[in-house]
Amino acid sequence: MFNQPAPQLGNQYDDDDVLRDYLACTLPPEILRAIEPELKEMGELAGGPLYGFQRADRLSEPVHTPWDAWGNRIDHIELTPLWRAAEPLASRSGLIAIPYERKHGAWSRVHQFALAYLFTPSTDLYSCPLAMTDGAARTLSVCGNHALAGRALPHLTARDPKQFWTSGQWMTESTGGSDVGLSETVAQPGSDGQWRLFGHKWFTSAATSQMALTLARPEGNPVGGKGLALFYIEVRDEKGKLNGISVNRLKDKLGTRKVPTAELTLDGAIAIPVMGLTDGVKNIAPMLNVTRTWNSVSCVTYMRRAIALARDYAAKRFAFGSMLSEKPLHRDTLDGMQAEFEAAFHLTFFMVNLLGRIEAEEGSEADRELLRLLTPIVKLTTAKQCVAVCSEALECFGGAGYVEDTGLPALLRDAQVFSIWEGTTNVLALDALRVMHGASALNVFAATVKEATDRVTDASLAGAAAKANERFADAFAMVSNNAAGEQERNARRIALALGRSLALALLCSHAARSKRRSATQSALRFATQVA
Ligand code: MFK
Repeated sequence: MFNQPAPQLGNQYDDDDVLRDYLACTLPPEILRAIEPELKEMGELAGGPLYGFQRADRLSEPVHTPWDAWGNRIDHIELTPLWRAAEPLASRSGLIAIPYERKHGAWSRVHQFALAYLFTPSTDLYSCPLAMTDGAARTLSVCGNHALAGRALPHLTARDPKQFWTSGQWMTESTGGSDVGLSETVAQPGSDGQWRLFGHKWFTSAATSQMALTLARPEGNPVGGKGLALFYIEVRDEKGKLNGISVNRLKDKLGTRKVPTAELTLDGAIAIPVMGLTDGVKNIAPMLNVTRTWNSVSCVTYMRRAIALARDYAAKRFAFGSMLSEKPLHRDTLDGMQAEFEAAFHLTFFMVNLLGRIEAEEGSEADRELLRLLTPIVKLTTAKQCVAVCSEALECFGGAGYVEDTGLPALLRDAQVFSIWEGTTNVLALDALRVMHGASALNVFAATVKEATDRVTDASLAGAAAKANERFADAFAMVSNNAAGEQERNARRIALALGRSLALALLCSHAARSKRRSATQSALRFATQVA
């Protein structure tokens, strides 16, 4: 009987022309030489033992045990074997430490996210707790509260797995995930000088973290986001007892099944204000921006994984007289997916590079404005691309892509979360619109598109670069349309046009300096997909 060979992966660094080409064109050679061994090692794990572990562990899910045998409330959450292995690997590899150690200065974020990009698709969304941990570390390092930073940062950025902590980001309440200002959790000051939180958190990802940043309204504060305050919570005391927190249940989700997303009750949880007793939404924003960056990198690498599997399969699958990889229509389909992936890659790593420069204090005020606008735009653009590419990848396998024990359906289920958590497409599009109105960010964005397309001197790319400028001009015209209600109605169109036009400009600019001929093919192809 005929059995189709399963798709396989090689070393995920060595096999990734797009990543290697970007790093070679971007990093100073001595930095690339210094970090390449780590990347190779992670690439080997991700395509080999870790990928095997992921497939073997496919069916395991976290288990919540509310009570012990003697009636004590314990709320133990047992993580899956893959996640238990992912945590020490992440800390030892410095996936959080790297941008805080800043050994490679302004390049430290590129270093971190290149490594995270290799780690992520073989660890079933362990990038979720890492994203929140990085977000908490960033927030604490800029909040000015030296006592809290001094207590938590050494754990969040530890390379020693025994010292390493992850952080939760407890924001969402049942009043709504997007309109955080509606939060009902109350903070009460006690006569002992400690604050205690009372309320319900409806969607708390990775409830096994040692600490969390959360929002609550100090009693008497006004309604809305300004009346909330940002609080730091340690989840358990030194004896392991929960800090006035109970886990009501784990969520039964479409995907991200290994992420222990919980509903929590806070009943007197002792918490410390991070920076004052108001402006909670504004003060948690550094965390949101970092987790949105992780989201974008995760989208890019999910696309890369989906395409790597589909390409390997195409080289092994014989039908209608030849291999799928030799069929013009199938190749064309893969080329379209590849173009989306490469555009998303350059867009995302442009943002990552900018973040690194700003954190190393090498960025200008204009860079800060650009990053503020780019973060929601890149997050929403790459999330939509990721769902589309993962869906197409399943189709590349025919029926096998729809069968659970191939491991392929999980790609699509997990991809669907990227456009939902950390701000939906519409909420982020409105956030971007607000930023465009309040500052000169759109002018900086315009200059970035122009600078990227001006670098394209190769005649073969001229049409594609012109398309990037045209698409940007369309978005600019929509922003300038002041008819009542029109801007809000167009916000998603504007944000996607901005995201895709800059992605095309950056892809063209990269293709113009790269020695990889396929970069030009992808730029030309992506230009046809930028409607
Ligand atoms: C693989 C990686 C994945 C990561 C996994 C993480 C899993 C975590 C699970 C979750 O927690 S998911 C839930 C995440 N929730 C959200 O992302 C909330 C989505 N909603 C928004 O982002 C809304 O736009 C927002 C809540 C911020 C709107 O609230 P408000 O009360 O209308 O706030 P407003 O007026 O927009 O902003 C208040 C202040 O914060 C303003 O400053 P000013 O007071 O000075 O004017 C804003 O400029 C500022 N601000 C808001 N968003 C900001 C920001 N500043 C910087 N960056 C931002 N992103």
